[in-house]
Amino acid sequence: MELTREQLIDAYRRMRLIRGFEDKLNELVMAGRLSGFLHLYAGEEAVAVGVAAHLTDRDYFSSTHRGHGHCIAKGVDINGMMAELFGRATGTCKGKGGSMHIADVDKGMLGANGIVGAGIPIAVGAALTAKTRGGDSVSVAFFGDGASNQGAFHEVANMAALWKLPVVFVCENNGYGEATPAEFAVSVPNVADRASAYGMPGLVANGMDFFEVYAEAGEAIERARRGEGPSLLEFKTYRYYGHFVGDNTAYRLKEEEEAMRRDHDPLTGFEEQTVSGGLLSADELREVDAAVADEIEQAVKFAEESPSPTPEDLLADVYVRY
Ligand SMILES: Cc1ncc(C[n+]2csc(CCOP(=O)(O)OP(=O)(O)O)c2C)c(N)n1
Ligand SMILES: [Mg+2]
Repeated sequence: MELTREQLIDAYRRMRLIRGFEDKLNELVMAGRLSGFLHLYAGEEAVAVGVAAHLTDRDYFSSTHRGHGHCIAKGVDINGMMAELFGRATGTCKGKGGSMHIADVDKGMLGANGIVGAGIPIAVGAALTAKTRGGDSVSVAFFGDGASNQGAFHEVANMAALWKLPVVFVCENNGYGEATPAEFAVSVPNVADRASAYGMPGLVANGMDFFEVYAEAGEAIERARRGEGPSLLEFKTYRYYGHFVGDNTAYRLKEEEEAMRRDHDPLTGFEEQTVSGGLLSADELREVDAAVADEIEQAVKFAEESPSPTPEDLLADVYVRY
């Protein structure tokens, strides 16, 4: 699966957009310009983007409390996302969802989710719908190492394997569930080891490397599209910020954080591989950086200048009539 120049630029742009968006949110909260409880995806960009590079709007993502990166990778508009975080009427969910409930069904983004593990059955439900209707849509469930211990995951892993549903389980193992190291809470060395219990392929790969994610996700997605059932992919990754904005990360060493940023950064790695391989030039990547920085500034301006929802909006979109 060779990537074209356009696809490479697009992948880099999405990763840079996620990084810039998350860094900006951290800055806005720290400056007191934005409130709310935010879990940032910076550091994990290669996972969402490497998976999304195989999908179209007809395919589905279900997400987690750390969902901004999944939304951006899936093509959700960042003006709407930023306005959503500011609670404005122009937000993706009209300002009523916020960080942990961003959903955009037109983009196949079934929603972030504040309940750990609860997004996984939603992706499996979408896969069941896709199989029942026919067609070749595939669904991807993102979840963390912590979520892999939730009952919901195990129930639907069994169901998806039994019914050969077109779903890919993507565990983003960032080493921690809040302050708890994965080694302390997960009974096996790798979450992917659990795949054999359900009769599906399980695979561990480096989630800091876009090309590795792209290759492994491609195989699992193709398998799902062919009707051969689910796979469990575990990508080892790292979140650069704390569990939430404001977490002082007293449970991990500063040296660990610095080493991950210095030696394993997904954007730097992508640049090294594409530039040394003669696929892209550093100048083109700097152009992308500049355009993305502008886009993010525009999104903040758009959000800050947007109106808040009115009291009348409160009861709109609460019930759906069929
Ligand atoms: C059912 C449930 N239990 C506990 C919590 C509190 N909580 C929020 S995030 C989190 C840790 C999740 O860890 P992981 O799945 O590894 O995701 P990460 O934060 O590392 O991306 C916990 C325990 C919750 N939101 N929902
Ligand atoms: Mg985790």
